[in-house]
Amino acid sequence: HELELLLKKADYHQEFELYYQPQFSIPQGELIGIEALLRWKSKEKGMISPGEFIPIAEEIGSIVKIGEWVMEKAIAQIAEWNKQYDLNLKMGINISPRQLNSLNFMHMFDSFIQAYDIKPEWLDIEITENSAMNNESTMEEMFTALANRGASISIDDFGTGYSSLSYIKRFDVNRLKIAKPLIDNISSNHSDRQIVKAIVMLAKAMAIKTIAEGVEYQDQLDQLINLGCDEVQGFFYSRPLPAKELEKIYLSVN
Ligand code: G
Ligand code: G
Ligand code: MN
Ligand code: NA
Repeated sequence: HELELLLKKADYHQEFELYYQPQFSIPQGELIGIEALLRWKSKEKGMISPGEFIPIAEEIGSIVKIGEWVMEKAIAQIAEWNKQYDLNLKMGINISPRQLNSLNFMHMFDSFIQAYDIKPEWLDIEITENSAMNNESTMEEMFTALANRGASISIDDFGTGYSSLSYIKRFDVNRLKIAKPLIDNISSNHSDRQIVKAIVMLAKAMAIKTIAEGVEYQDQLDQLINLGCDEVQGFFYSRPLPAKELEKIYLSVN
């Protein structure tokens, strides 16, 4: 496989970059967090989407090293921003199941937190619901370890997979990220709207936050405000941006 070979010899520091997508409370519209999203600008092939290379990286095991690079970069960035602008923004970091399974994960987590002198509360670890479901015992251990340190945990792509309610209770989950496919037709499709409504109500009953993903239009935002969803992320507010651009638009006063 060509991508596999390219990935194996990629120079992360040269070819990888993190983009950052802001997250906002609704209806206030206050910036509350930022999701780090990996971009690979391959020397040979140009931009390659994580949707394409992350699954390969998981298969060949490179995900552990890549995840380490992402974690350090994201932690360094939130340390810089929160300190420079006196903020308490959360940095969302996507984690693959294979990374969480690696024995080294919590050790790496702790050493970056120490090295960059950040509050663990500044970190939000995102795990997709299917990966959480498929590794229940490891997940329970890891979630507890993260929660003990004060980091928060979000279930990514919620509503597209098994959407099992049992693990929300069993694991110490802080937030559900309602998947884009459910948000896409929230205005026009009655059942999608009812599903989102049910998710929001369930989360409220359990004192869990909800964030809608992939919000692109005003009418979607209106529906979400109506249903009592807590937060949004999506092109309606902002695409994922290079660090300098996010800083210029959302953080610096000028
Ligand atoms: O940013 P984009 O929509 O292209 O991301 C596509 C997919 O890749 C999403 O499912 C996203 O969660 C995943 N992804 C993006 N960055 C990372 C990362 O740093 N680590 C992991 N494991 N997945 C990521
Ligand atoms: O699976 P995960 O939620 O981590 O993936 C996030 C991905 O969704 C990112 O690659 C990001 O670029 C993409 N994304 C974020 N907001 C929007 C949006 O409003 N519309 C579309 N089409 N994609 C979005
Ligand atoms: Mn995500
Ligand atoms: Na998602």
